[in-house]
Amino acid sequence: MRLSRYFLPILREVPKEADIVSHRLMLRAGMIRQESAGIYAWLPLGLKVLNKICNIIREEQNRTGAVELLMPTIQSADLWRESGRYDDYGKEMLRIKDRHERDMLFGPTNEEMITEIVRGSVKSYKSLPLNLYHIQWKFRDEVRPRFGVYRSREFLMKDAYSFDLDAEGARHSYNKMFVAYLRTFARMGLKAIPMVADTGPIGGNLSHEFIILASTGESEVFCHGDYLEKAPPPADVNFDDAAAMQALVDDWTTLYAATEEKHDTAAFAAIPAERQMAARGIEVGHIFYFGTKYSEPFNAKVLGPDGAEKLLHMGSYGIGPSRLVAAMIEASHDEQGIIWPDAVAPFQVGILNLKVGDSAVDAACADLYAKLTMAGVEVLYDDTDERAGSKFATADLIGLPWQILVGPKSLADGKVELKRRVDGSRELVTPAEAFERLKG
Ligand code: P5A
Repeated sequence: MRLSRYFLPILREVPKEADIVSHRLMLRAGMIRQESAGIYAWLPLGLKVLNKICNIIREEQNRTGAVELLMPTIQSADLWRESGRYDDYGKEMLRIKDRHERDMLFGPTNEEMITEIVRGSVKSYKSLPLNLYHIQWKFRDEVRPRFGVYRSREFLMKDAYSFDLDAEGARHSYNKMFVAYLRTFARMGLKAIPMVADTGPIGGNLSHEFIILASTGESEVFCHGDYLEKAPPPADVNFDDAAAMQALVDDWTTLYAATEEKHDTAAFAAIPAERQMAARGIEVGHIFYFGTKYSEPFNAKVLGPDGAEKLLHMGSYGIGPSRLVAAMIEASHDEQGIIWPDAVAPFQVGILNLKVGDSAVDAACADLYAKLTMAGVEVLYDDTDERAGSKFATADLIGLPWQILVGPKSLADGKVELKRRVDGSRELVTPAEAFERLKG
């Protein structure tokens, strides 16, 4: 992509309305724009990162055998009357009337709808286990939307719903999502700690929140310091092996870790003092097992192997991709701007033309741009007529992991500068060497 043809509305001023660094940087880097309180437009650079996060989530969900579908954002109130949550949900639910005066709502979550879908078409235990997920916008009319997309009213959620014949099967489904979440967050370069959590309006009695430690986190959390050193499960873990899944979950839940609502001061005090961590955390995922809470009012049953009808056992599993964009910036930035891990960077490489109009510099940039693009590398080529200083600032602000600085002086010696965003280190190399290093 040539920057001169892209849409990247960079802000040079620090926006006054933004209280935390991720919100400031997302506005300054032209990733999002507020349209109303807690409602944001995703501009091209922000959307690229959001899509990469969704793809990692999707790959890890698919690996477990979960199947993607897409449910609508607008739901009928009748569905929610069936579960009894229409009144319970209160003011957080955005209620709408259509032209026929029918009560509709903008979905805050989809337990009701998915139960209704499965009830209509799954009749036998032979179709189980089943895990269906979608990645769809949600709306919650939060009392205090704040910190940009970190706590917004409209936000993206990956929500998965599992269906099993009995509690044992449902536990296996829960464990599979637990393990998939560990892998998902690790692939984004995040250390997410599973913590015993409250179930709130979703319900049930088994629940874990996946929390990233960050000083700007909204909740207070308590855990054993060893969590920060644990390695995530490997890619070839066998999700169908129930015992292996349980062993992994046991391994990740024996050390103490709890959110404020579930905090047990005695258990925390039993951790060696130097390993006790009381910190602030950002919730990036939340998983629930709630048995027959929804299948009962919806009368969602299947025939078991013995020919008897049985209520489905269910769980639901959420990740907030839009919140994750903010969380990743909270975890990885410096004075100059965002530092994207390679896995979610909007572009892998920036080419900075430091003297537009100089024919040798223009030709070297165009050549590198063409070759890298052909090799499948995502490149943002800064071919604008901005000053060099402003180009450096932009590339650092938007966090491109690699930058190739092409100026007349070095080029006269046959060299360009290769800069690594994470540590600012620079190296003089030939354009051919730069290509070799970055092509893969
Ligand atoms: C689980 C999936 C649920 O709604 N039902 C379907 C269950 N869980 S949850 O914890 O309420 O939300 C799941 C994740 O969504 C993100 N999230 C938000 N992100 C941005 N702004 C918000 N206002 C917001 N609310 C929830 C979080 O990442 C949460 O873990």
